[in-house]
Amino acid sequence: MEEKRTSSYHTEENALSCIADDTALRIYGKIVRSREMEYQVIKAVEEKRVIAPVYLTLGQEAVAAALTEFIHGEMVFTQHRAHDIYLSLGADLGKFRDELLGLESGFSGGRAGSSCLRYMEDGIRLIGHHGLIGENVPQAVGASLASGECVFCVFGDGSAEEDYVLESLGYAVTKQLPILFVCMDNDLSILTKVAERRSWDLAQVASGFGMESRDLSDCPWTLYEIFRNWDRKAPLLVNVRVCRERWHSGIGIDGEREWKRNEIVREQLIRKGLEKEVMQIEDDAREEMDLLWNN
Ligand SMILES: Cc1ncc(C[n+]2csc(CCOP(=O)(O)OP(=O)(O)O)c2C)c(N)n1
Ligand SMILES: [Mg+2]
Repeated sequence: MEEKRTSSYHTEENALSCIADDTALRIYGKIVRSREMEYQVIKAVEEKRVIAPVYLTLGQEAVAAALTEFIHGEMVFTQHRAHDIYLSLGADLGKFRDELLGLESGFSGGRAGSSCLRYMEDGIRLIGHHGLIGENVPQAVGASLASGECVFCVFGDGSAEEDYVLESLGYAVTKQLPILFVCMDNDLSILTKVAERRSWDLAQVASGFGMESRDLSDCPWTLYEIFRNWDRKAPLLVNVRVCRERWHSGIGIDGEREWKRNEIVREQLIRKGLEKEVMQIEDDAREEMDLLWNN
């Protein structure tokens, strides 16, 4: 199917109708595989096979699934919660598993773990953070400035409050750097909600700096179109509302998430007549992750 370009949508289903079925299914596949991998990580933590802290992306994975459709070898700067990006970029999952297990064969020799992802092979340039939240934002700006390249940068709503993040956003506008900033706004900095922490809105602040910005839900179809329409000539900031499903660190649950994006996406695809494909993707992902973690 020819993909139609449009600038606005009245509904999420309308956005989905403009995306080729194979693209939509590939995005769903990344969502499902990310989730199945996280379930295996949870199991490994329960069994005490993984003992270092884990920062799960469970619940937030639709954004990475859409975003990575547009990353083909560009530098990607992420922070501690980025399992979904690692997987969705196609980085080696055996090295990810081994890293979490603390083995030499992990992507950083088993010494970095869940929060400091790094993968610089197979045409992928994923640079995780080292511990300071938001440090990846000035790094992304510096990398784009020095290289002249288009760069992707994903950070959280808590990091957005760091002074060096805000000044870096401003500088990216001043230098008109081609950086796509994605703020994964799960409304939480550890346990504190945005409304208790600040009175300002990140998309509006970016816009005040002169940066094009959007504030959206985590519908992957709408995000796909926004990312696809970015002309890579100037920075763009997209604040995306997501639901973190588990604790800040670790595998605990505090309660029901406000919405279940993976289930919404699943129903939308089934209503489009793709039930058979959806079921196949789910079976394959379960089998793949079970094989990866339990052999
Ligand atoms: C500079 C700095 N301040 C505080 C911390 C402690 N800290 C670790 S994670 C975190 C919350 C981060 O929230 P957010 O950026 O929204 O990411 P999320 O965990 O919600 O994905 C904080 C405050 C830190 N690591 N670095
Ligand atoms: Mg947060």
